[in-house]
Formats: sequence, structure tokens, C-alpha cells
Amino acid sequence: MIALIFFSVLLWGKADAWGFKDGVLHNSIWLERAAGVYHRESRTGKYQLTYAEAKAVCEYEGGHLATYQQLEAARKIGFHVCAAGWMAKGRVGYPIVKAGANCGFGKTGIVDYGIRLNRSERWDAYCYNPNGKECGGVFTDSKHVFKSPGYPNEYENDQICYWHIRVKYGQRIQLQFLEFDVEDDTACMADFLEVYDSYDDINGFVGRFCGDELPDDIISTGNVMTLKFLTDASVTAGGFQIRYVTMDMPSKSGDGKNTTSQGKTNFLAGKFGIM
Ligand SMILES: [Ca+2]
Repeated sequence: MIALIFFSVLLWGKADAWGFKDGVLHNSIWLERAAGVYHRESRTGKYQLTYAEAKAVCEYEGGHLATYQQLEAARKIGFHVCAAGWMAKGRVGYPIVKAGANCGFGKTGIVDYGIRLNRSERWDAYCYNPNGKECGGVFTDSKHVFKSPGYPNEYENDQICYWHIRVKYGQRIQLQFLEFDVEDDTACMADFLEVYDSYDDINGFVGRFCGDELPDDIISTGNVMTLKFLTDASVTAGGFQIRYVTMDMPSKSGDGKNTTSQGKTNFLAGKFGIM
């Protein structure tokens, strides 16, 4: 009996970064508050940044590479990303909250690759921005309209937002862009909104958006989506309003027939696998 209780306590200890909200178990906190730490990859994709480049990316955005302690502090409140990135002092690792077979070797904690002797190795980056203004949230309603911070006023500089949408299993999420105005820049290098067809901001990348052209509707393959909004240290714009609605999964043969009246919807056909 004592062993059982002890084991239960251990399990509880592991589970406490996760919580129930609106009846749904999720890693709620990192999406709302990640302690100023965020994950960055190169504009050209995953694992493309040398140490010097990773450092420059964070500094360009008004912060610096996160220390191991800062990454661990963020992890303790639920920051979970399945991709290795540079930290301060040439260290590489990534934060795992929820143990999984495909990420983190089934363990939780910082998966630590140690201090790298070769600073030309290419990884992602974990930045810490003490001035970062965090925002975002977790939505589980069947429909919702959310806005960039301060809307209809312009958003601010140094913004770090994560929105996570999780609807009932068996449903899909349709994003509809109602208003959109984000600092325009080649390849959206300054401010951008990214959409992911997955639980985190690693898997299922759909697109990065900036400028004032209204993006097409986007429909998820599953019942979760993540949106990430980052702004740099100068030039703001009007921001955005996005509505999502839920739709039942199409019947087995119905894929592609389920188009909307606008006829310009991006269906995600399940090509984005989970790592
Ligand atoms: Ca900007």
C-alpha cells in the first residue's frame, strides 16, 4: 500500500505541469505564459542556426539566448518543445514536459546535449526576452474570435504570443481571417503570425503570414492548432482578428469535397506528421 501511494505521488508529480481546463487535459500554461522564453528556428527551416547566428537572432529581437536555468524555469510552468536549440554559453537542449516515445527519450526535463565544442553545429535557438510582452491563450469552445493584443489599436513591439486551439476529438478547426495587418517584410522576417497544424510550434507548419493581404481560410487535419505571433523591436501595424469555427471530420471519401463558399480554403490533407 505504501508503495502504491508513493507511486501515485510520483505520477502526480509528473502530471502537475498539465491541467484540466474546460474539461480538457492540456499543457495549459506554456501557451499563456512561457516566462519570457520562446523557441526560434531559422527562416530557412529547422536546425539551420550556428551558435553565432542563434545569438544574433535573439539579440535582434531585443533579448538574448536563454540560459539553462531560464529554459528550465519555463519548462516548469509547462514550456514544451520537441526541437534542440542553442542556449547561452554554447549549450544545446530542449524542454520536455510530457514524456513521449518520439521525443525526449520518454523522459521529462531539459534534454541536455551539453556545451558544444563545435559552435558551427546547426540547431534552433531558445531566446529569452525580459521585455517580451506575452499573450495568447487556450481555446476549447466550438467557435471563437480572437485578436492581436490591443486590437483595434496597433499591437506592440516585442510581443510573444501563443494561441492553442483544441476542439473535440473528431472535429476540425477552420480559421477565417477577418482582419489582417502585420508589418510587411520580405519573407516576413520582422513581425509574423505562424500557423501550425499541431499541438506545438514544431510540427505541421502551415504558413507564416505578414503584410495586409487577408490569408485564405485554413482547415486543420485534426482537432488541434497552434498560432504563434512574434513582433520585433520596431514598427507596428493594425493587427488581426481571426475567427475559428469547428466542423465535423469529412466522411472517409469526402476529403476535398467539403469546400467552403469562398472556394479558397487551404485543406491540410494530413501531410504534416507528428514527430
Ligand atoms: Ca515590427
